Amino acid sequence: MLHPLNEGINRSLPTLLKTVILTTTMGQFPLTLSRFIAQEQATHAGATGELARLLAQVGLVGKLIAQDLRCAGLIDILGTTGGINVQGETVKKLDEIANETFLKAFHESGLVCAVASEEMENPVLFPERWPQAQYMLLFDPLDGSSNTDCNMPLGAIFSLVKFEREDRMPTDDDLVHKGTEQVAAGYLLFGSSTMLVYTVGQGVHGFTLEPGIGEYLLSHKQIRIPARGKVYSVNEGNNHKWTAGTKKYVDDLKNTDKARGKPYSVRYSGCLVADVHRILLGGGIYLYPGELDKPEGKLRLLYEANPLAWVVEQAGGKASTGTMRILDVEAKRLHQRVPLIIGSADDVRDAEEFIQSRR
Ligand code: FBP
Repeated sequence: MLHPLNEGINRSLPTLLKTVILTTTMGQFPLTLSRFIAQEQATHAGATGELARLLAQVGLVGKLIAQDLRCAGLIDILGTTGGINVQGETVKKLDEIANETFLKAFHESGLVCAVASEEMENPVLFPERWPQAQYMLLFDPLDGSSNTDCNMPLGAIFSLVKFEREDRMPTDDDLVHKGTEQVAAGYLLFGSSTMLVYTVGQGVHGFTLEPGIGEYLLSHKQIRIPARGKVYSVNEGNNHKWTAGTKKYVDDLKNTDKARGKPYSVRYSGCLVADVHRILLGGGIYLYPGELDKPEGKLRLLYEANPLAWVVEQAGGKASTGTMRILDVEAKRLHQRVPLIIGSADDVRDAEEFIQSRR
């Protein structure tokens, strides 16, 4: 829910003046990310403030990547590196830059003892940080890579889990965990504005970066996803690869059925984060389903599906493989893939019924 006063502010006014007006008219200073988290943490006995610092570090990474993206076409960081990553995908220069930014920022934080990324075959362990550092970070440094060179929306996805063992250092396998073990998760959206959206298990909040003051300000508190939407997000070009159930479900969305709000409109940006963000605010469903020759689909469980599933569930939505809850999927490999059906609870339930041939 946007603060009603935002609409009234004269667009041409300098940003800082806008903020001052916001302050005086909102009756309180706009809530910064760090202030909001501190307030939230104060209500939880035993909170150490470490999660607050970790989320602030995600925010810092967001500012640095946003800065690169804003002038990407001017500073020779478009195009590819010529390398192929562990996913078998061509590596974009921006993928590498974003990956390095996360690595440096979280090594610097002193709060994580291990990290794993979509862009790196193996995790990176920080032995010098253990055992003080009790967190491990998994991330997709730049989501929507096919959008990098055409100024389309991009994102980054993060998932934090705890490593509290004092008897030994973390190993690569310790990063492979079920979605229900996450302690914080969320994403950065690099759209017309830069946003940080996260959950620590007490609902979902969205912050918008105010570039004039370089602060994330609370713009979407306690986001609730509508039970049903009017949009669906899927790469229809893959239709021939889908199971009969998936085809039947997507076809049903295109039927004229006013009573059930159909047909739905298709919205597919090529960026999972952007499509899920739209659905989080307005309802609907995103699908990257299993395929006949690739039943596990394309998206990665640990640093794409799990964090977004927790965010959407915390907002009242649902995330499924088509046959089971994403957060209950047994994690076996770091770069494990999983079909992802995510969004409004009623829409995901419908999809599951078709995919399981119950409709
Ligand atoms: P990346 O993290 O490598 O970008 O892959 C994920 C993704 O780009 C999603 O953001 C997007 O929804 C999907 O893959 C697009 O895949 P396709 O081009 O096969 O539709």
